[in-house]
Amino acid sequence: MAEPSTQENGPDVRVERDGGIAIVTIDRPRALNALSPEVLSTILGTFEALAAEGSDVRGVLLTGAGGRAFVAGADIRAMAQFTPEQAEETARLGHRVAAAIEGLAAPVIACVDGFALGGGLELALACDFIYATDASSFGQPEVHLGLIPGFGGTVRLPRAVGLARAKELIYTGRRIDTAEALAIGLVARSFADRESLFAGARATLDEVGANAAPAVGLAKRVLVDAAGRRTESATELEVAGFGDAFRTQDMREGVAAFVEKREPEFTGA
Ligand code: DAK
Repeated sequence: MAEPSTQENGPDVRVERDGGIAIVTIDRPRALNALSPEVLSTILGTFEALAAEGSDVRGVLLTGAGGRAFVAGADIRAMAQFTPEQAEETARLGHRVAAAIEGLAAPVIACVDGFALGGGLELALACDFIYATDASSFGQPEVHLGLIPGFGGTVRLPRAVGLARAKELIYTGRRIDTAEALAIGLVARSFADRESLFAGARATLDEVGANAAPAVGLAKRVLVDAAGRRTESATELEVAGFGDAFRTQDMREGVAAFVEKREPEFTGA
């Protein structure tokens, strides 16, 4: 197996590669990994580059450095002097980042160890699911600053926790701990510490990686695109994705292996 490699991908974002797994770390601990426009652009470029690698990427872990925060929000200092036009531009950039994460065929797990607030929680919500250490906390505190969520929180938080809980969290700006986040379905799984968090996330990627990669990618596409649509339109997406699965070699192999009572040998094609 190739040695793991680390790469600086621009200001304050690091990418480590270990075979097909990429660990993307927002590394700006002096500001609790707050998302400046530069950091957002770099995250966008990072996910676009991972998408360009195609099936060589089988999973991504997105995390924050420093042991105190995943991301403590959009960079409040950078934002203080924004004109409305700059605010809109930054919002679009945030949405492009979320779209790049959701558009990646491979699963992306947000590995939260510490604060996931405001734009940080919105970034985590754009990932496929959130794993977190017990010591983490979550919130949309924008109203404390006279703002509203601007990177998709009004859309993805209700999908994750239901409309009433999302409204409560957004209107109060209150922070919740991992136990509560787990109870309301915001966090998929919790871990005692950072080490077990990463071990658990990697084990999940290994479990997913044993399956037919095209099927996982198709399932992700339908799950992401169908969210929030009316039933008829959402199920049409599933129909198309189900049909597309029949265009893959892995589907033929998976079904043949079942019939022949043997383990499938998936190739990702
Ligand atoms: N931005 C910039 N710097 C931040 C930051 C942030 N979001 N959060 C923390 N920092 C910096 C602090 O200023 C401090 O820097 P120094 O003073 O040492 O230079 C350093 O990180 C350590 O923070 P604290 O000293 O405050 O540490 P504590 O342990 O006392 O408190 C805290 C930790 C996370 C509770 C606290 O830092 C905090 O409340 N931070 C702000 C959390 C927050 O309100 N986050 C939401 C931001 S609003 C938009 C789209 C989206 C958004 C906005 C616009 N567009 C459409 C334009 C999203 C908005 C948000 O995310």
